[in-house]
Amino acid sequence: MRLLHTGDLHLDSAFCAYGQRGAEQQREAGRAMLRRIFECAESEKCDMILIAGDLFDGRFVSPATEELFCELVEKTNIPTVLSPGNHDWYTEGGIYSRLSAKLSDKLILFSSSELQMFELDALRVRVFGYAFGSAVLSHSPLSDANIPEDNGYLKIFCGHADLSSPVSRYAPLTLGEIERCGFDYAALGHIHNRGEQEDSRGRVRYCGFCEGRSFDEIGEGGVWIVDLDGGECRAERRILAQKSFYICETDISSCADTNAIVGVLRAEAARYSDVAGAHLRIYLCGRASEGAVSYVLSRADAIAKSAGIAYLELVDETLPLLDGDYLERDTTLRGELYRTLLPKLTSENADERRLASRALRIGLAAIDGRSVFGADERDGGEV
Ligand SMILES: [Mn+2]
Repeated sequence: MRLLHTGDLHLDSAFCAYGQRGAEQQREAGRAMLRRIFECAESEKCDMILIAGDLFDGRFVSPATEELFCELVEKTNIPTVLSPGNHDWYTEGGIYSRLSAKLSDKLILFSSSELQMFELDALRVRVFGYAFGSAVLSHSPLSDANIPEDNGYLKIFCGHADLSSPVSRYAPLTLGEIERCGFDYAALGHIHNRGEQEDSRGRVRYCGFCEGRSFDEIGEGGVWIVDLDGGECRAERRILAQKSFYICETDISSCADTNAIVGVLRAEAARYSDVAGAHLRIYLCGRASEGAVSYVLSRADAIAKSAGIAYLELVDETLPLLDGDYLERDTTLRGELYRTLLPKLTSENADERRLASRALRIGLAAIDGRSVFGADERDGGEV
């Protein structure tokens, strides 16, 4: 028995930050990814596709996306299990009841917030799951679950759930509950960045993101291919992303001039040149002159191009002056600000250093009567 486990695709997101045309391109990229998922299920000869919620970003789905999903399920002809999540919750007459009517037995759809079970005799499998019926599902559908006696079929669970907190508003299941039910595999969705597996045996997993959508989703996205044979469970990641996000930090203190800084950043970016559609954010840290930094910031696109990556974002976290000694001895308010922040500027904690250097930049700009905004947010924010 071979499964493809995915979810959290959030198709048809608004992507407001991209503008109208950019947003449509992003939505098209989401549909292309859905195609790759079904192609992967076909080429990997999967017996079943499990979609653990948030397939769609909302309950209103564009005709193009709805048509494509129907076409793929029809054409692939692999039973597809769907557990609506907190973004795409189930409503009577909504997108999922429409899809269910169109796709009949090819789509195994959960529609109740209580645990449901479907039996697929041809595959000798029982699938368990539930649906969000609104944006919130504050009880655990497994807490008082009545699991029928074993009939020799595999028991697979597919659900959108939050294992991280017992008081979560998003189906707060516990690992203990899942294990008590004796599922051969539990396909979860909702938390995009969890680790490889939730339990010691690797039978409980989050699908993870299929393709990174911002700097909140780091690394190459994909799906799980899960083999259940003779009581064994093996899962392997298949990378399907054509776009990935990475973050790193580079100390430019020792760079003699702007050319050296550009060289260092190009080398850093080139490490990702083999990754499809690499988007990299580099935090510049250490000490550098403001002039050098602002020149380098203006070269981000050129550096990305020459390093062979799709996009580079540079975030200035440097200390604004080369000569800290001078500020240290400065008897004016500038020096006082520097000395007050110094323990944090040299802290072991990178976040603390970052915050302190930002405070220093803004503080010095304010004292000098320069634009506080210009001194700080020079980057354009997230993609
Ligand atoms: Mn969710």
